[in-house]
Amino acid sequence: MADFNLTRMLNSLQNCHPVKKSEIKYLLGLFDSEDISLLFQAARNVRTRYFGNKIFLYGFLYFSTYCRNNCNFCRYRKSNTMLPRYRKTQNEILAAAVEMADSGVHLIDLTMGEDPELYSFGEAGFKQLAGMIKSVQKETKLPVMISPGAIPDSVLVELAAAKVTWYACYQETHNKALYKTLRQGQGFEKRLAKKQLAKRIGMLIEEGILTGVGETLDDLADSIIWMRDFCVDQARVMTFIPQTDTPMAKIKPQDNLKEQVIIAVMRLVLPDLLIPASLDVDGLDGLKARLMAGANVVTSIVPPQKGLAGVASHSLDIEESRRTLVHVLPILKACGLEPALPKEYLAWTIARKKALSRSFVKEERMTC
Ligand code: SAM
Ligand code: MD0
Ligand code: SF4
Repeated sequence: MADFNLTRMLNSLQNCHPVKKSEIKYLLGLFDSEDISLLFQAARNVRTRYFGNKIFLYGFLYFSTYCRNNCNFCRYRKSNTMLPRYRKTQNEILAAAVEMADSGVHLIDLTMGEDPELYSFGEAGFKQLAGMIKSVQKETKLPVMISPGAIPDSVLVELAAAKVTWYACYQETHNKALYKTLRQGQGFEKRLAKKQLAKRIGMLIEEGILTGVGETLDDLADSIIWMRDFCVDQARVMTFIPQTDTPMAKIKPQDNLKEQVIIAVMRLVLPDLLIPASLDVDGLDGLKARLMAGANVVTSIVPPQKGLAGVASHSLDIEESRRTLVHVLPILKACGLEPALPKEYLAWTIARKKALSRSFVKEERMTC
């Protein structure tokens, strides 16, 4: 392995110098606690340069937990018959979205399994879905992220035309062989193509990877480089939580330091992107560490007493009302951070879209 100097490398990254894959791998492999503290400090410095002390807040609404797919890591895979599932009505969805909006979140993330009922109704099902999403935009007056899986192209086009801001669709890994063991039966290229289309029609894109699923440092570095080259707008990593009654139930859980290291490296390589600290892995108790590693969005804020679930940690902290701003805001404060104003979040998304459309036009000209 080449002889790396950590301080020099962190300085170089903080000064926006280009980074090599071998350097990304070196940073991802840090294990000494002093080295990791330096890494986190550098990541926080970069976050401050791009975002000051402002943090964005995302409400999460998992409105249908039915799914036609069989992802090996997911509790909601089709073959898992051991759990209760739900499909919320439009009125229930609107009520939960409005409650979250009133509590002060900056965005509503509308997530679903690839619900077979929706697919069985064909066009009519998707018309209803699009109608619901538009109502959430109208009633909350907030930007919306959709996390619906690999929906038909025509539906993506309709949602982009309706000014839905974000499309979240996580590859989990960019190693095709590993992908096959995770998202069994779902085409790697098909999932990528959905993101390509969404980007082309003007949506912001969130990409995500899992850690603790057998990936190597090389895989992680490839994913981060992929995110940079694709110009994703939000980049996420989540630690895999083994789910009972699924094929990956017996995998030994990974400690959560690795996720923090990945967050910090993402911050250094993708300095101006949004990087989530999800409440869905370790709940509220895991928030501070993720923020201290350089994350700048708190995701998976969920209203209690509405029968709503998380994904990785399906019930942790939800009914105890700990995934709410009342509990999140003091943690931001303890980290020297504060919530952005809604208009600051909106301004970020608008500026990002403008910058992307300028670079898209430039690219088109260059290929003429
Ligand atoms: N069904 C849609 C899809 O798969 O794109 C939307 C749900 S997606 C937002 C759920 C994401 O949560 C997965 O892509 C994965 O990254 C994460 N996830 C699911 N199960 C998990 C688990 N057991 N541990 C950690 N993350 C998990
Ligand atoms: C989260 N539970 O933010 C949510 C979910 C989907 N866009 C996000 C994985 O952690
Ligand atoms: Fe379905 Fe999404 Fe879970 Fe895969 S990750 S089984 S697509 S809900």
